[in-house]
Amino acid sequence: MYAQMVKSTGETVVAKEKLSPKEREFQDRIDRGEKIEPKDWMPEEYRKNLIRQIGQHAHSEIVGQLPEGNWITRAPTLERKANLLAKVQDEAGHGLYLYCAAETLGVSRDELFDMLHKGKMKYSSIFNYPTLTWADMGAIGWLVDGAAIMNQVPLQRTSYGPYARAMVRICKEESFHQRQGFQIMLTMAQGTEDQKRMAQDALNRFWYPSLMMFGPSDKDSVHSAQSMAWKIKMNSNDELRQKFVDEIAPQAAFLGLNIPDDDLVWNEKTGHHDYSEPDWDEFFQVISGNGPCNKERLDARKKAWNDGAWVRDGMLAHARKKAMRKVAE
Ligand code: BYC
Repeated sequence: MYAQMVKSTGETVVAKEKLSPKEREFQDRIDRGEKIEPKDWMPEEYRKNLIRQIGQHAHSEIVGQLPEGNWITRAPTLERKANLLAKVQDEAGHGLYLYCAAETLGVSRDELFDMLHKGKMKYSSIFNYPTLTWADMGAIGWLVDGAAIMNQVPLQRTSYGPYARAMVRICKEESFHQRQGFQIMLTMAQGTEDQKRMAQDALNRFWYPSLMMFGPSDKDSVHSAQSMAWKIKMNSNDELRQKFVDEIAPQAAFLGLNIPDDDLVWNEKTGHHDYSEPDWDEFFQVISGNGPCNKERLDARKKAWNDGAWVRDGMLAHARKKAMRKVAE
């Protein structure tokens, strides 16, 4: 058990007539599409839920650097290396915007890191899978960033101002990431037999974990109802997963690769693809800390935190010295 040991508790939406006048006014603001800003009054549960979601999102960006960082030194060309390096740096930046957004809710960055390191806060399940070949860099860009964009574009309209604004820049960068991933897949799918086999193998391994990124099926989602009422979340998990499948299926066909799901088929009646659900037992195992790389990922984050202690200490000592000099002047 190395991460993500928090047990979710269900949240139900309280009927508007049962809200206090202050809470009702708050809900009315959300319903009118107004942005909530850090100094505005907000229900404690809204604040806590936002810290949970934004904090987990920030942690996902930071932990999400690890599977790709693994390939920077082994990228096949200088151009691929530069692109991958830039992508991984973007992810660090996304984490920082998101930590800043969470800090406006009254939680400190140290507290957020502490919760991550103690397994009290989650990060996306997808980053607990290994990256075995260069084709995985293509699959991550195409599928993982593709799933991230599907989820994050609507979050640009989320009710909390600092979160919504952070998402605008993040989404721009994510779409570049998705394109570079697709381009890697295209090159490999049109390459030698071995390269094509690697591309297919990466798709086989990343398909279901990518579907899991959208969270459990709606019937098992504990936060969706309240988060959607508060516009912390704009769509349900299943809605976004379906949109993702509908977008990716034709792209896979264009690449000449097979999505590893015999039941994936276009359904004229619904206007969507039918597809097989991921293995939800596996998902719950991974988010409980028992995925293939949970220990490795968390150990790497803890090591980075401990190795950076001297930098934090040095900067604090410098800030204290500067403050003392100011007082003395
Ligand atoms: N992994 O009630 P539910 C990226 C948890 S990074 C782990 O449906 P909610 C990128 C959930 O937290 C992409 N845990 O939850 C970076 C809850 O547990 P807690 C990250 C998951 O919040 C680098 C419990 O299961 N994106 O783009 O309504 C390179 C019940 O679920 C997962 C974001 O964070 C999961 N996949 O919906 C490349 C987007 N799914 O907290 C790419 C913002 C669920 O009660 N977040 N859980 O202990 C969201 O939109 C929502 O939080 C989610 C989940 C859709 C993820």
